Amino acid sequence: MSIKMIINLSILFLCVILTSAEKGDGYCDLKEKTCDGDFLNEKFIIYDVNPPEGFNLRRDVYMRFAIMLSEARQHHKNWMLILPPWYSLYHWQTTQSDFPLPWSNFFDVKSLKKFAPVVELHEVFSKIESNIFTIDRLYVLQNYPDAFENGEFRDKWEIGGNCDYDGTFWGYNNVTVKETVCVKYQGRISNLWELISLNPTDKFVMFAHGEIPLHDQYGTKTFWDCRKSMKFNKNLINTAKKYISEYFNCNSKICTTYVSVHWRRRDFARSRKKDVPSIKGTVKQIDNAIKNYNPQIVNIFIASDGQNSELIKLEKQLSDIGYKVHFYLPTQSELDKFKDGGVAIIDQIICSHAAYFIGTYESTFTFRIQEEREILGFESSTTFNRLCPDKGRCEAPSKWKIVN
Ligand code: GFB
Repeated sequence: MSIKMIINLSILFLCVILTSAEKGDGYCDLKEKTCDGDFLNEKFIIYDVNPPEGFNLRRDVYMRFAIMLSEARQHHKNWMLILPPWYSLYHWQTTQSDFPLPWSNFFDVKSLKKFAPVVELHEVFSKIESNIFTIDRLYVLQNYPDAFENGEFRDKWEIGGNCDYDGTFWGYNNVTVKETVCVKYQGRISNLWELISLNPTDKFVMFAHGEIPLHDQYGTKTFWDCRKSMKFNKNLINTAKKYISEYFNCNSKICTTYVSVHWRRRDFARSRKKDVPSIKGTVKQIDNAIKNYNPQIVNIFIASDGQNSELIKLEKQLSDIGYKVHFYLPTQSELDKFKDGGVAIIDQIICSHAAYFIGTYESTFTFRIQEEREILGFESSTTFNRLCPDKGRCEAPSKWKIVN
């Protein structure tokens, strides 16, 4: 073998070593920028949320865990987040799925994996040897009865007391728990590591009431990086884009041809009467907003969970003063395919691209649209607008602007 050949082979060998080192130990493929765990050496966290909470509040809970796990990776902790499937949500009243829905129905999981080490529960099932999925420890988190002890809110946790798990293990009947621990908990999510470290041999750890721990920091660059990674499933995006193109003749990210409104009703209208307007009040406010923003606009897109009877009245009153009102009405096959959750996302995407958006005060459904618009690059003045009650105070919505 010539010296030249030896040098060439050595270079080739070095390249192979470097490529596998770059790929890491089974976790983040740096070239692909995705995170796939090495199952045997990984440990896993899964969580559940207070059963009545809706989809968009749950998205925020996901972000708290995803950021916690992403930051842990940077400190060489080998923990992954199992994505808790979507099952039997209170607000999904048209099409309840008989089985738990994976995150890929709604999100681009590859994109989630670029930010945090996440895995779908069905992927975990396919890797464990038994038909039964055994969680080593279930921590049932509970609020302290008094959050402001001596007038002060501070981070704390305490094991003890009585508690019950009030969930359904995401609709699966092959999930069991070795030990359940009740924990009063208050404050930032990263303190969960203190709890986890009490039992260092646990491989599968679950938290019930995952909505109780709070973001360590809200609105930072890391928060927004995580938020940006929550891209929707491509079929949902394409359906929304097609609708926007067909009805509003817009094929760009930032449309100029329509105004959108999120009109949250049902339980929200009942439990927050002082924050939402009547139908007449809604019409008046939309009309005023369009006159102030751009009187040329005639197309209004309404996203709503309202009753048909209310929507018909709203449509009639807006049409009577010259507007063209649009709702996204899925075909039966779209409804079967996307389910209520997907239809709601299509509503959100259509709202996100409108020239001007008016939302419902303190609805997380509205918050997620506002975030999307920040990511798309809209002027904040076209985004942080709300419907006010007919009478009384109307506090301005908080403006959470993007940090890039
Ligand atoms: O998403 P979410 O947490 O927002 O829950 P809020 C509301 C759910 O209602 C959505 C449906 O996830 C949808 O399933 N929904 C609401 C809509 N608005 C629309 C809409 O414009 N279009 C479609 N297609 N569906 C909180 C809940 O809801 O409200 C709490 O998380 C509680 O559990 C509270 O119910 C009163 O933040 O608006």
